[in-house]
Amino acid sequence: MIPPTHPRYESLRIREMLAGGFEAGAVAAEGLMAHGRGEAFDYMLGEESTITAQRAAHAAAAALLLSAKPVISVNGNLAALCAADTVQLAEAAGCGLEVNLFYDDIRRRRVIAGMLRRKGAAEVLGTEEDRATLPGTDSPRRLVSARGILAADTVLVPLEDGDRAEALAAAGKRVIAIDLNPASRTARAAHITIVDNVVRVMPRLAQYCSQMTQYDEGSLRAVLGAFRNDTNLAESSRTMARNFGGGRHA
Ligand code: PTJ
Repeated sequence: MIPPTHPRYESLRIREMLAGGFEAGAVAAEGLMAHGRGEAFDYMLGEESTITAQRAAHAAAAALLLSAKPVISVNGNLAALCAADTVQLAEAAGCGLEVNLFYDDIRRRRVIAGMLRRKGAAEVLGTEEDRATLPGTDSPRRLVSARGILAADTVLVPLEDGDRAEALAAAGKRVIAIDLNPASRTARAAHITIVDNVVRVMPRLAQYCSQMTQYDEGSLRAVLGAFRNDTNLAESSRTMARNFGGGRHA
């Protein structure tokens, strides 16, 4: 049990959620390592949602609301860290939910779908038999639902692999990534990359989408049109270099 007074309480609490997700059969062993990598980038970012990340989330919310068929791709880490916020975002933005795994395993897909359903998801794709193949990648993530990611015009991909992000973009889909590494192939392949931790991004995106349903189409297009992903990634990298170089967390 971690005492709430511990100076690293929040980070350790999140780590425990991941370990709990692993024990529940939702998180891959490799997902624990991926989380460690994310922790290191988050440390450099300052463990907060920067203005740059908030701007990217704003553009992402506009993109989701403008989409005819947006889908959230859910993996083990996302389910362990923010199943409830993911379901809330799906409701707020009218998104489909699809379980899609890098380390594909039908038992794990079912566990993750169950976690989402317990948080109120009416439908979770990715566990049934309508499996289709996304062209352009050999990644296990190429196995998608014909009614979900294959048919989607926008796909939100938290903790993605670069190969599939590129394949989704090549298939003409708008790709929104959440990735703490601004230099990853995923971050560069996506149209909008939110360089931030999923635990902070998912509730923020749900909140933005709820507020922005009031916007008319022109206002949403203006938000989206003002966003430049290359500028966003460069600003995020500079923030990390500045924080770490300045010994902010010494
Ligand atoms: O559940 P599965 O089988 O789909 O497996 C999921 C993992 C995460 C194991 C798989 O996607 C993987 O190997 O991911 P990567 O390539 O190790 O990590 C993807 C990116 O996510 C890296 O750039 C990490 O820095 C970043 N990342 C890790 N944790 C977080 C994160 N980004 C945002 N929030 C996090 N909490």
